[in-house]
Amino acid sequence: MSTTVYGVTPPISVANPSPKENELNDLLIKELKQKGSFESEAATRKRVEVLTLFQKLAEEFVYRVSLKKNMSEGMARDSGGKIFTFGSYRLGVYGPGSDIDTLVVVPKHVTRNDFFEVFVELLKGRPELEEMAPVPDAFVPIIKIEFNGISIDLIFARLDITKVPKDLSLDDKNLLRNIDEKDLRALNGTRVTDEILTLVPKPTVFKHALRCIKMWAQQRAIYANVYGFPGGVAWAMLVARICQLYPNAVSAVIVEKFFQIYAQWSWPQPVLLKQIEDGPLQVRVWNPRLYALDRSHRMPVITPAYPSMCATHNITASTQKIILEEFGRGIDIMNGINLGQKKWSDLFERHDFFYKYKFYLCIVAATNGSSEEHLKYSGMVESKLRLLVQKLEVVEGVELAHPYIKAFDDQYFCDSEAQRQEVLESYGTHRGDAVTKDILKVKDASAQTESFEVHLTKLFIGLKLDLSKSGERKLDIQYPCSEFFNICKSWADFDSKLHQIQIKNVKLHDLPDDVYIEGEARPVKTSKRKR
Ligand code: 3AT
Ligand code: MN
Ligand code: MN
Repeated sequence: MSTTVYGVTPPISVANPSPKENELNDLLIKELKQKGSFESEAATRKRVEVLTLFQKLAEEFVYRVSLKKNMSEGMARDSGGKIFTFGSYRLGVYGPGSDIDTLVVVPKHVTRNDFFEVFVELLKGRPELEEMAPVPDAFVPIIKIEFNGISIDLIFARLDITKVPKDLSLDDKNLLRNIDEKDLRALNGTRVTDEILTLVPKPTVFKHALRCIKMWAQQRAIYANVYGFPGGVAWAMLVARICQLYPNAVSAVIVEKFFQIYAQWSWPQPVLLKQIEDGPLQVRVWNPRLYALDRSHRMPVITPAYPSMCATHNITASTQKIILEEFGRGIDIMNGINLGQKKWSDLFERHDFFYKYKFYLCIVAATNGSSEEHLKYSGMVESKLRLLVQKLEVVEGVELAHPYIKAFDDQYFCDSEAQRQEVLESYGTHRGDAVTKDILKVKDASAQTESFEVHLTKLFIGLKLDLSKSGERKLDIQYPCSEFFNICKSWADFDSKLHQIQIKNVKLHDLPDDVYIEGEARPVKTSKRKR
C-alpha cells in the first residue's frame, strides 16, 4: 500500500481494488491486447538495441566534434554525450506503430550545426539507415529517421556544462541556465515525461489506464493538439492526476473515475500534478493571475516541470463541448460495464463524425508544385484550422464548429490546366470522386508531355446550426472565411501562383467516399434521422 501523498490535495480514496474491479481490469487489459495496443517482446527488444546503439553514436559524435575543436584525446572522451527519450516510448504506452522520440544532450562546445553536420554524417555511415530527413529550421529542430524498421524523431540540446556524463539527470532546473530557446524547448519533452512518471503512485496502473484513454480518445476523434483537442502529453497528465487521487486503484477504476471527475471538474480550474514552481530563468510560467492569455484557457492542464506551461491552450469553446460530451458518454458506458450490460469494446467504438452533421465545411489547401512545397503549405494550413473554428463558433446561429482530427492528402497528375482546375473545383465532394476516378495518382515517367501536378489536402469542420435563435434565415460565414484566407495568405512563403486555399460547403450526402473507412457505408437518406 502506497503512503506517500502525490499531488496538490490528499487522495479521494486509498481503497484497494475489489475482486470485481480486478476482474474488470483483466478484461480491459485483454481488450487492449486484442486491439493491438501492445507490441511483441521481440519488437521491444529491438527498440532497446537501437537505443543502445544511438547512445554509442551520441558519444562518438561528441568525441569527433571535440577532437575537431582541438581537445586532447582524453578530454574528448570525457566530454561524454547522452541520449534521453520522451513521448509514448518514455511513458511506456507505445504500440507497434510508435516512433522513438529521442533527445541527444551534449556539452557546450558541441553546437547544433555540428549535430546537423557531424551526426548526420555518422548516421549516413550506418547500414541500418533507411531514410533521413533533417529539419534544422523547425521550431524544435529535428532529424526524422527510419532506422532498421523503426521511426526515430531525433532532437538536440546543448547544455552550459563541459561534460555530459552517463548518469546526468535533467531534473535540475539549473541546467536550463544560459541555454538558448531551442535547447530549452528540446529539453522540455524529457523533463515533463520524466517528472510525470515520478508523480504517479503506481506507474504500471498509470500506463495501462493511459493506453485505454489514448485508444478511446483516438477512436472518438478527440486526440489532436493542433486541432484544439488534448494531445498525448495532456491526456497523460489528465490520467496521472486521477492516479494521484486513487493511489491504490487498478487501471479499470482509474478510467471510470477519469470520466466522472473530469465531467464534473470546475473548468477552468487547472489540472495540476504538483504546485507550480518558480525558477532561475526570465521565462513565463503559466499564471492566470498575471497573464490574460492564461485566463483564456478553458480546460488548463499544466505541465509539472519548470517552466510550467498549459498543454491544452488550443482548446476552443466547441472542442471543449465535444470533449465534455465524450466524458459523459464515458460515464454512461462505464455504468453499463459495471451492470454487465456493456463491454470495454463499446467504450472504443468509432466516432460517427461523418454521419452526424447536416452541414460540413471542407477546407482545401492545394499546391501546383512539388510534394515538398505542399507539405510545408498544408502543414501551415492545418496549424491554422482551429483559428477558423474559433471564428466560426462566435457566428450567430452556429452552435458548434467541430473540427475533424485528421487531414486527407491526395495528388494528381493531370493532362491539362483545365483538368487541374476541375479537380480543384470538385475536390472534397462526392462529385470530386467521379472527376478524379481516372486521373493518375503517380507520375507517369514514360509520358512524352509534362503533366499538370497538383497536391491537395482537405480538412473538415462539422457545423451544428441553430438558426431559430438568430433573426437570420440563412447562415453567413463570409467573415470568418475571409479572415481565415487572410491568415493563410499572410504566411511568409505564400505564393499565389503556387498555393490555393478554399472553403466549401458540403452537405452530409455530398461528402467524398474516402472519409469513410472500410466497413463503413455512406449515410443513407431517410426522412427520419436515426438516433
Ligand atoms: P506515438 O506513440 O509516437 O504515436 P507520442 O505521444 O510519442 O505517440 P509523438 O511522437 O507525435 O507522439 O510526439 C511526442 C512528443 O513530441 C509530444 C510533444 O511533446 C512533441 N511533439 C510532437 N509533435 C510536435 C510538434 N509538432 N511540435 C512540437 N512538439 C511536438
Ligand atoms: Mn512518439
Ligand atoms: Mn515523434
